[in-house]
Amino acid sequence: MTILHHIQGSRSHRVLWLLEELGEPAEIRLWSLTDGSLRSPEFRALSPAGRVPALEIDGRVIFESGAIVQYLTETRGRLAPMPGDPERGAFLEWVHFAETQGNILQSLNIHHIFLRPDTARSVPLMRLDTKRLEITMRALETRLTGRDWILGAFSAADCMFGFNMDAMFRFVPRESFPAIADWVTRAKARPAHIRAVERGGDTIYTREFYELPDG
Ligand SMILES: N[C@@H](CCC(=O)N[C@@H](CS)C(=O)NCC(=O)O)C(=O)O
Repeated sequence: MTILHHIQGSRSHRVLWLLEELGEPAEIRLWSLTDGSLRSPEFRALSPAGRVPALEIDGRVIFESGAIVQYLTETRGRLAPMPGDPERGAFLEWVHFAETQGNILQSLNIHHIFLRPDTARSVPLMRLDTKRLEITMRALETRLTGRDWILGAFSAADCMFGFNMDAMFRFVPRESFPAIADWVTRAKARPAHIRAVERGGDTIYTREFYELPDG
């Protein structure tokens, strides 16, 4: 049985959405970001850095969401241009670009949501990461202008943004990014995305928008 190690609203949402798109039956095992369980030997045996996602599949465990997305598309032969296809390079670029952006979003999540007390936060770093996020969003906006999906047709590269989609507009206003906003609306309306949210949980955010603090 395929088992996805998952936390609501985390990068494992990327994999859950892709599993649903592929129609791949999978059990979900839930973990917590805050109870210390990701540091347990049991979880570290699945994912050595203590991070989700990890996927038990085909008699092995894979960690790193980008690797899982590549593995699933290659072994199932669907939702990605395969090696040799002229679109393969673009597919790989955007899969890995999603994680570049994901790292910035993670830092903003930590600063805006998880770090307490507020004085533990670095406001200069929050400003820098907000700017860096905007730069990645400008690139994504350009890519999506005139395209419904990242490669034109829907692919696993879109699923790779599953964690990012809910996060981007919490830190950067949507007004300057109409192509991203339309793409997010289209993505969230997909039956597989709706099923993934029903099974794995929705947003972790309690505010529509997180302003940069003064300072
Ligand atoms: N590059 C990794 C990053 C995974 C990652 O950092 N996951 C976060 C959740 S979004 C996590 O498990 N964090 C736990 C921690 O940092 O302790 C991937 O894409 O799978």
